[in-house]
Amino acid sequence: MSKANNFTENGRRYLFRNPRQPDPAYAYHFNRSQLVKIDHRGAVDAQFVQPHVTRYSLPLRCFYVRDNRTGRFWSAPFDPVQARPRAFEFAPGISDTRWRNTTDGIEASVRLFLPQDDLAEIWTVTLRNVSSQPRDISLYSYLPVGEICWMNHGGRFDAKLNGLVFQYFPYYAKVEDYYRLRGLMNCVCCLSDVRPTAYEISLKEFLGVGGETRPDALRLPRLANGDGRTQACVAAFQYVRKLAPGASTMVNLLFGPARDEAAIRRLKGRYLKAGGVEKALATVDRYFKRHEAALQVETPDADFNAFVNHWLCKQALYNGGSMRTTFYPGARNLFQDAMGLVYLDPRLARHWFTKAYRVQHPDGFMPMSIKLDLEKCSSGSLQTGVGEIPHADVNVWGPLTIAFYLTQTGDLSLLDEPVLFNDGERSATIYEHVCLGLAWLLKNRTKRGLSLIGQGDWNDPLNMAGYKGKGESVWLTQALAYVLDLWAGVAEQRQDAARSRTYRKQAESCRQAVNRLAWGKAWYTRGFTDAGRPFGVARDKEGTMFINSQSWAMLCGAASKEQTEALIRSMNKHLMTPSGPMLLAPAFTKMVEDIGRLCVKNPGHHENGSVYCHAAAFYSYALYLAGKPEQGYEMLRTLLPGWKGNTLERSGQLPLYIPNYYHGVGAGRTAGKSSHNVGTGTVAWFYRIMTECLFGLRSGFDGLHVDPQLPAAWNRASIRLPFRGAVYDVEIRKSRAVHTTEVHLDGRKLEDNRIPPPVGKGRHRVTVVVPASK
Ligand code: CEZ
Repeated sequence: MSKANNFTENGRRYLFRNPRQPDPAYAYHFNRSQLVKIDHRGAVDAQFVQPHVTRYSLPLRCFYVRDNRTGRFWSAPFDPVQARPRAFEFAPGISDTRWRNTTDGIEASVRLFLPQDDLAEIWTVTLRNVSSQPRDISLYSYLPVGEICWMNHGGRFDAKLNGLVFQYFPYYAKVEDYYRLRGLMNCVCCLSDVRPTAYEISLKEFLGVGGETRPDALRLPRLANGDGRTQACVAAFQYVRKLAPGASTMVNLLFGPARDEAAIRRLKGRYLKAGGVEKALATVDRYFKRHEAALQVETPDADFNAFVNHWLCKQALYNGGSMRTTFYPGARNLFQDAMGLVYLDPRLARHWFTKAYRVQHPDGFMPMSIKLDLEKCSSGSLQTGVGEIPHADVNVWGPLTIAFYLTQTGDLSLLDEPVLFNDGERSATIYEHVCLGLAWLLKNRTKRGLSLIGQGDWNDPLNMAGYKGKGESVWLTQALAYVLDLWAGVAEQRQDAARSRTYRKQAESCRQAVNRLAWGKAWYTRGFTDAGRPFGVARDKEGTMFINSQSWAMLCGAASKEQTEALIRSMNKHLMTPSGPMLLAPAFTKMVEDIGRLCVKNPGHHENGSVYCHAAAFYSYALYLAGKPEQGYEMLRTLLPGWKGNTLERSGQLPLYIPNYYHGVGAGRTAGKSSHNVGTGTVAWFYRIMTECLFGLRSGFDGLHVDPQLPAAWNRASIRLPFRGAVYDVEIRKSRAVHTTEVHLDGRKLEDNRIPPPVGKGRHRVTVVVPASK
């Protein structure tokens, strides 16, 4: 990935020019229940949820271009023919992704976007004759559907729809399953806004023996207009065009799942009428721009600015706005993804917080699995899995994220919002729900004061250390101390002094238990098994050290200055890589039956010793709060590839998103590679760490506390952010003339560097001068 690649359109688009780059340079687009990841060559991972994850095609999108006179052909974006282009550009944008490939005197411009409110891919392909000769050209779409279900599958051309309709019925045996499955989106359609010259539906007939690189059908003058009964299908249209030099031709295609023909007709009417496509794209672009405007930064790091101002916002909307395109978010994820919306869309964040407590049990237990808006999708199969496992930590995330929402928005009315318990009978206010959850966590401890880990805490597949009901989580005990202190502040706001005192006292007892039982001279133990065996300790050959019980020892205030220095040394010695700190090391290479499922995960992947960005973000936050801003910044900036050791080459991804993890050392030759999974809680924490620590604008009940920790390399930076409904333009600069930080609000010097809660929704100017030595 040479440096020729760069951001353009004020950071909202990235230009990449190497079609032969082996690692998939992914772009991604989404709406409420569809996610499409596509790379620079046309390899795609397209899915939607109904509510279970459903795929509707084979993993490639391409358009063949044939010179009808010479028979020569090539493909755009690039795969599968991979002809050497005269010019190639892959341009992922916030709202759409574009490719331009000029080969054999024809320039093919291809654009993809997903409309906001419908499950569909909208493709626009424009061919331009850039040669000096008139050209007789065929353009072919190649959108392979494949064979979605062996029991019933086929396709046909529908002249009225001017498109291909593929119908299938999922396999089932039980009668009752028929009634459940018939409501699913069992169609796929490919509609064209111009009449194709010919078409082919049979994948076998289209590819023949030539396969995708040399499809037999491209040797025919015209596609056969063949049907595709009970065989793998393809949406292949042929458009024959005569193009004079400089002339061009354009086609819009809509490809995607549908419930039935009525729905397909609606899609046609909505998007393929004149102007329908551009109108839909403008709607998507407005959605992103509206949210991007909420928080903007200007710093000496251009890639950082482009990421924060546009791509971080997009990823936060994927995680929080579309709930990672799932109807089954884990409660732990929902709370944090909603926290990622507090700057961008606080109303939606509030909505999710109330939705989450709807599954709490009257005894305070909080299950992981939440079922959202099921009425919005057909009564398909009920998905089970990790969401059905009773995790011990879920009650940590409500107080943590809601406390931030309250100080940032000032909307204390949320605390009085009544929400039903999961039995649908009794209800309580959000404040009481949270307190009940804390009481459940306080009760869920062993006599010696550590939290029971049960079948897993934040680390989902750490599921066998405590499933017999005795195993303890040091991390959860630290997280409990952290949120008890946080919620004590909320209780004070509600003049609930008794609870506030109790929470602070209990937080201290958690810290003492952690230091009494889990400090191993150079780092903190991760937990104790049902048999009382400590794990994440020096004598463990694998899983010797875990990151979370280090960072949260700093976050909850258990770690003293000396312990902090010691564990940071151990972090650098045992867990640090050029991509950031690993979740644990060395990775497990064999099953350990009192640790659990994480051991069977590939070494260096997921929780088994990857650089798990969510956990690396916790560590960045802890370093800042422990007064290590430079190291905190390094950890934060390394989350995004294209920085120091975490190069674009090493990660194999573009600087457009933070993946949920980078391969750890245990992965061997792929160490450092990105997982390309854009679903991660890291995004929400990135916003908080950047705003509260780097820019030093930390919201409290009494206002916005100003204490920037700019990286040593920066002399100035600015940020525009919302606070309590008002907007603040904050200019920060370093100066040798001051010895302490000085803050001016609308020209008036603030004595205690605290911006008081605003009156009204105005716009305010804040100048901050920090000592150059800082
Ligand atoms: O999922 C994440 C969860 O979404 O794993 C994190 C956890 O905190 C997040 O809530 C750490 O365990 O194997 C599993 O069950 C995990 O649940 C994974 O699916 C994991 C994925 O790696 C997604 O990142």
